[in-house]
Amino acid sequence: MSIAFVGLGSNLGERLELLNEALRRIGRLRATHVLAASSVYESPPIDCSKQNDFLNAVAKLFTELSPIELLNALKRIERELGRPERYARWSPRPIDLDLLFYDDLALQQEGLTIPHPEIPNRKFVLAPMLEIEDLAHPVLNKRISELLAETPDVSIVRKIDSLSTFNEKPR
Ligand code: PH2
Ligand code: MG
Ligand code: MG
Repeated sequence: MSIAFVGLGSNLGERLELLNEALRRIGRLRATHVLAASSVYESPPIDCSKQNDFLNAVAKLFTELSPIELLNALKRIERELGRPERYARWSPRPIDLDLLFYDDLALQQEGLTIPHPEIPNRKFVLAPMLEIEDLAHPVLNKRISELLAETPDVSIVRKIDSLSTFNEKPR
C-alpha cells in the first residue's frame, strides 16, 4: 500500500461539480481509497492569464496502484470528464488531475516527474495540501508549511467551499 497526493483543478464548465465527480471516480479506482480531501480554493490562473479563475483542491489517497497505473487512471478520468486527449499546453481545462506525491518517491521519467516539479511555485497546491498534512517534501527536504511561507507565488488563493464527498452528514 502506498500513499499518494493528487491535485485537482478546473477552470471550465461546472467547476465544483467536476471536482466532486473527479474525486468520486478516484475513490472508485481499483485498490484505491480517498483518505482525506482539502477544501476547495479559488485562484486566478497562473502562467495562463486571460482565462477563468480555477478551483483547486488536494486529495490524499491510499492505493495499491503503481505511480504509472495511478497516472494513467487519472488521465482516463480526465478524458471521461471531457478533457481532450491532446490539447494545447495551457488551454482551459474542465478537469486537471496531477500526481503530486507518491510515498517519498523521487522519480523522473518521460511524462512523469514525482514529486510534481511545480509544487513549490503554486500556492493553489500548497494551501490545500497543508490543510491535509504538513508533509516533508522528499527532494527539497522542507515541509509544506515552509514551502508555502517561501513560495514566490503571490496570487490570492481563497478557500470557498468543501468537496461534497467529504461533506455528507453522517446518518
Ligand atoms: N494549473 C495550471 C496552470 N495554472 N493556475 C491555477 N490557479 N490553478 C491551476 O490548477 C493551474 C493554474 C496547469 O495545470
Ligand atoms: Mg496542472
Ligand atoms: Mg495536469
